[in-house]
Amino acid sequence: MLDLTGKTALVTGIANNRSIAWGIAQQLHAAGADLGVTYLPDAKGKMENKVKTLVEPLSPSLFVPCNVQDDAQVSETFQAVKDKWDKLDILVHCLAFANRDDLTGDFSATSRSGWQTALDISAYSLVNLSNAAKPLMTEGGSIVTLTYLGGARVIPNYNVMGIAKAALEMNVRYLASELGGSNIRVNGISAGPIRTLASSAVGGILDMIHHVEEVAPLRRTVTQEEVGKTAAFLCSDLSSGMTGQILYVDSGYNIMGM
Ligand code: 0WE
Repeated sequence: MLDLTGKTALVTGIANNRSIAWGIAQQLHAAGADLGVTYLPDAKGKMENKVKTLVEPLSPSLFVPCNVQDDAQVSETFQAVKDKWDKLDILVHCLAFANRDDLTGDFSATSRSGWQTALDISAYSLVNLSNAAKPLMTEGGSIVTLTYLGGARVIPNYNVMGIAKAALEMNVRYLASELGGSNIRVNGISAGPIRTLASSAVGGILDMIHHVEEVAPLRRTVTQEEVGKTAAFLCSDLSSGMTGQILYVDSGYNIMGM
């Protein structure tokens, strides 16, 4: 059975009740994990208040600010984990960002700084966070990240995020190879398109969702809960023989050629 009692889990990337990270946090909590939640701090503390209220029912043991572009905040986050739990079993990485201008129009027009921003926040952050988690995963561990088909195939307008997801998926493999010796597993979930804060800011997302509803084998999109259940599986002993994998949770869309 899927049992995460006695396990500690740090979940990043919850922005609101539509976040895939929120679907994952709920499943980890239901399986008995002790949760730590990070949020992206902003000047007025709006995000902090919103996320804090949302996660209250899961009674997280930790609630800490973590902007992955700030090395000090990353080390403070893992110091807080060490102080509270003295170990970490599970790290859930659900972070991505590209400038809005870089998610439309010509890919070749991507600026150097836009490319660097997307790769830094969306891909390097997994390296960064895994390195900080490694010394705390003394009893082995599971690291799970979120990716998208646009990192393996060309999806119109996904542009620089596709390059960031390709890098992220390769990060999964290199990290899995290195950390396997410490019994730390690293896997990715490639989710189909879901309406979230991030995707709703993208033009044409509803058309993409309708396309999936027509051609995907299951003839529907997936839910945050379904991604959450697969994440819980990857975090649990049920997947003890799996590492370095990208699992598609997309109603089977990726197998289709037409
Ligand atoms: O990875 C993503 C979304 C990532 C994302 C979204 C935004 C919107 C607002 C990263 N950065 C930003 N920056 C913003 O300012 N998805 C898989 C969802 C998504 O995004 C797309 C998609 C899909 C699907 C962009 C273009 C085409 C399809």
